[in-house]
Amino acid sequence: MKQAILVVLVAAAFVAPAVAQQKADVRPALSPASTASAAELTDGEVRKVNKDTGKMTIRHSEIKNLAMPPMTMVFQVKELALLDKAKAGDKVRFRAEEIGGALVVVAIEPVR
Ligand SMILES: [Cu+2]
Repeated sequence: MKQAILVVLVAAAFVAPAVAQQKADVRPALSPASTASAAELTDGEVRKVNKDTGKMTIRHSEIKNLAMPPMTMVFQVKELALLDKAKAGDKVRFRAEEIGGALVVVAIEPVR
């Protein structure tokens, strides 16, 4: 039962950005590179998960789709369930997008 819920959450996390990307593809791309990197995940390490504020702090490598250099920063999450997928100290691969001016984690998975 718990497994089934997890599968649904994982599916939701990956389907949503895919739909957003399809819409984005309708518009002319800024460059071939931005299109090619659209689905890429970024490597990082979780520093802190704050369930009270619904945010997580991640030390991340370069985020190509956001043109952001490596740093440690706070992200919002698209769904609170994402906060349960990784904990402080976990190495992760994640997808961050700019949504409404905020930087939001839309998918995250621990690296084992
Ligand atoms: Cu950053």
